[in-house]
Amino acid sequence: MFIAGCSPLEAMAVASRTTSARTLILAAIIIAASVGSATGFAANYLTRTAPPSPENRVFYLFARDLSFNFSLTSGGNQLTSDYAYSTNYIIINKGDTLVIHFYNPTDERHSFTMKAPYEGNYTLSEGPTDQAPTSPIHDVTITINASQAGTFQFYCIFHPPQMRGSLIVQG
Ligand SMILES: [Cu+2]
Repeated sequence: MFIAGCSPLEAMAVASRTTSARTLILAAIIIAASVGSATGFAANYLTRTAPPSPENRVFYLFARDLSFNFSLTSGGNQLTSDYAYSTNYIIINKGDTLVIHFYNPTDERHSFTMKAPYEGNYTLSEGPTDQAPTSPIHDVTITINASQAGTFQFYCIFHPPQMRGSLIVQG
C-alpha cells in the first residue's frame, strides 16, 4: 500500500487501522447474521402450528400411452417406450393414509413399484388391445400408511427410465 505523504511507518499504521475497521465490520455482519437467524429460528419455533390431522387421501393414477414414435429418440436420451404415469407427483402429509386407484387402459402391462419404506410391487395386465378391443381395463387399489416423511420414487419396472414419479410425504 502506498500512501502519499506518509512515512512507511505511518502508512503501516493506516493500513492496520483499515484492517481493524474491516475486521470490525465483518464481525458485526457475522454477529448480525447469527442473531438474525437465531431470532428467526426462535420465531419459527414459537409460531409453529401443530402438524395437520391425518387424512385419507384418494388418488387416481393411470398408465398413459403418450402416442409418439419413441424410436425417433436417440443418444443418451433414447427411450424404450412412450408410456408414462398420469401424474409425476403425489403429495401427502406424514400420518395420512394414501389410497391409490391405479388403472391400466393401455395395450401393455405396467407396474406401480416402490422400495422400502413403502415397498410394494403391483403389476397390471394390458387393457384393451387392437386384437381384443373389449377386454377389461385392469386396476388395483394400493394403500400406503405414510409413517415416514421424505421423497420416495414410484416407478414401472417395464418402462424405465421415464415411467416414474415421486411420492412426497411432508413431515
Ligand atoms: Cu409401464
